[in-house]
Amino acid sequence: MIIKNATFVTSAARAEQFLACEKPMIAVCGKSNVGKSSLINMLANRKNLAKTSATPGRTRLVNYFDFGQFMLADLPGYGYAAVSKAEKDKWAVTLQKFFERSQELTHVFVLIDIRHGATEDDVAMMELLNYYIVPFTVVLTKADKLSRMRAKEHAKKIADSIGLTRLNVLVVSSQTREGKEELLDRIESALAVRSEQEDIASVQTQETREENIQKSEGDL
Ligand SMILES: Nc1nc2c(ncn2[C@@H]2O[C@H](COP(=O)(O)OP(=O)(O)OP(=O)(O)O)[C@@H](O)[C@H]2O)c(=O)[nH]1
Ligand SMILES: [Mg+2]
Repeated sequence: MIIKNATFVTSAARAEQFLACEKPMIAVCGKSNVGKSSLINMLANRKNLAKTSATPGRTRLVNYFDFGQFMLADLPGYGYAAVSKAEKDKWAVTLQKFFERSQELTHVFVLIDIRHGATEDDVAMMELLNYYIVPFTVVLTKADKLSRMRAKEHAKKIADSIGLTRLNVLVVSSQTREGKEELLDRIESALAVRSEQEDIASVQTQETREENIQKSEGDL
């Protein structure tokens, strides 16, 4: 999959502002400062499409980007200690509403720093995704900060700790672009599954329609 001309669409601060669109949606979530915006820039082949910052907790909005075949949502980072309890609660509710409402949500990337492993917040996030039956892949970020061998060891340990197979855990670095192709492949297969499901749903709708027509003809 080749990404050309990804553009920023809009930001949402509240659930009422969430983008309603026809295109399948891919979301990126994770702890503050884990590298969500950097990963989006890597996918878009752009330096500053999504604002990155060394100061954690910068993205307090859901930011939407149009990637052509799909929309990409950069979700607010969680787990930043310096944020007030009220603000944290607000984010938690925003995230929950996002997963509740997004029918077009096709796949979520849960980003975890490869050096630090999954936090309680990450586990809660994956539980939420399981609850709403949203398919997700764990993406271990900042792989360039470890040697290749270390990165491999950490990836196995983290996958084990959250009960996932290594297949559901990708290792990436936005700095070296390691893992970019695997991410794009994952998006491509998520979109293919999505369009297959839509085909089935539309056949089912058509069948129901035909059944209803037959029934109503029988009633006449
Ligand atoms: N070495 C290295 N640094 C990275 C990588 N990805 C991100 N960073 C750095 O980590 C910091 C945070 O990156 P962001 O992409 O802004 O992280 P974020 O998850 O969007 O952060 P919030 O929006 O604040 O939640 C920045 O200083 C980035 O340069 C990576 O793959 N390797
Ligand atoms: Mg960000």
